[in-house]
Amino acid sequence: MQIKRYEVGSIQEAMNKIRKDLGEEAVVLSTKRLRGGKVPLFEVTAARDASKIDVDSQKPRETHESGGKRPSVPAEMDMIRSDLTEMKSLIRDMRKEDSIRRELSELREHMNTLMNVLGTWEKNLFPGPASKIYYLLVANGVSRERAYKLASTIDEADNFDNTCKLLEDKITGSIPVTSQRRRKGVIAFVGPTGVGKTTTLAKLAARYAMSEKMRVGLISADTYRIAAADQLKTYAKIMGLPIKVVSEKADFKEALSRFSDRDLVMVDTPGKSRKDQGYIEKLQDFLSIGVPVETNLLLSLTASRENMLEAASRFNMVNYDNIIFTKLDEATGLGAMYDVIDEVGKPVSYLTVGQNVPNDIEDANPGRIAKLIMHQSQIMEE
Ligand SMILES: Nc1nc2c(ncn2[C@@H]2O[C@H](COP(=O)(O)OP(=O)(O)O)[C@@H](O)[C@H]2O)c(=O)[nH]1
Ligand SMILES: [Mg+2]
Repeated sequence: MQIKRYEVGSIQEAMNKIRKDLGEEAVVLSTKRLRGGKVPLFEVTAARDASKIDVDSQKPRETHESGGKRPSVPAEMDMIRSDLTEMKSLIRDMRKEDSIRRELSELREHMNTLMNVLGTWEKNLFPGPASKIYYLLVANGVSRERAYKLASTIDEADNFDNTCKLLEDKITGSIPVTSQRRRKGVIAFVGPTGVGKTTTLAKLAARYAMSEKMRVGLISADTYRIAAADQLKTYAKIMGLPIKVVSEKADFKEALSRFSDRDLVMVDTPGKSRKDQGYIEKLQDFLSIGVPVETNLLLSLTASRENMLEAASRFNMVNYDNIIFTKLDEATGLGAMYDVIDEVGKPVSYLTVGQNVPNDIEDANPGRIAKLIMHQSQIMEE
């Protein structure tokens, strides 16, 4: 792969140069308008996969003399890293716009593809354990971008296991969790359809009501699917807990005032597909009732990293307080938790590890999460 950067007055000028230097197979990696000058100036980065062209055309492998001296790998990495930083800031701005959210996913995919291409170089960039750790993290579902960051700041110990341990401690220190104080008040569960909101609510209701002897009331605002409220009603019946089904904000307020004798009110919310316009706005309005609502966003680890990040950003408007990761028992790539936590910056409150109510839930613990991020197999061993 050969990468070249051009500063040109127009994109057409860049295209002409690229075609001349890199040939018809060249692809444009990025274009950027450079600010400040009186005349327009663009930075265009283009690449050609030399190995592919050589194989395809059966020509002897070209030297890179015609395209100028090949820049050193770290210089190329710097260039691409600055492109990634710019893409990330663009993505951050774009997040506010509902209509271009899908493009955000595509951009992320492109970014990953780019990182895949870079993978072959990265191998040579880290010496010894750092490279092994980079691949361990990537294999475990951490994005290349974040694995690269972690591996490049690694403190090396005398052997691989101890180096891993040092990194694990570092990750442990970076995982925020919700303090497991005794909860009171109103707790809501939000997230995409099928992530485990109702099941997780039932697990926690059982724990608080049975083990901690708290007075718990349940509210189901899940009125979109006929059967949805029935699911929670069944749990409520088994546990002997009062439940109210609400659809409007006024009903919700009314239900809360009726539950004023309860220590804890747990609220199940509808999950809707991302195609439903205005769903997040409605949910946000629904939860703004003048009393504090501790909102937990549930993300299933059976979804892809991109999918979780997209959901985390889509639910931003609800201003959730904590994250609950679900379905760890069925997921591969638990390292994706690192990306979500690093991106979102909100504490994790629980992990769920199976379908059994009430047992398959754990309090979030930084050390345990760091272990799962680095060594997927831990979930099996416990
Ligand atoms: N394997 C596994 N399945 C889970 C877990 N939590 C929930 N589920 C299952 O996921 C499905 C959807 O759960 P549900 O609570 O109805 O999701 P909701 O739509 O978000 O309310 C059900 O079959 C649950 O049993 C978990 O931690 N592990
Ligand atoms: Mg549900």
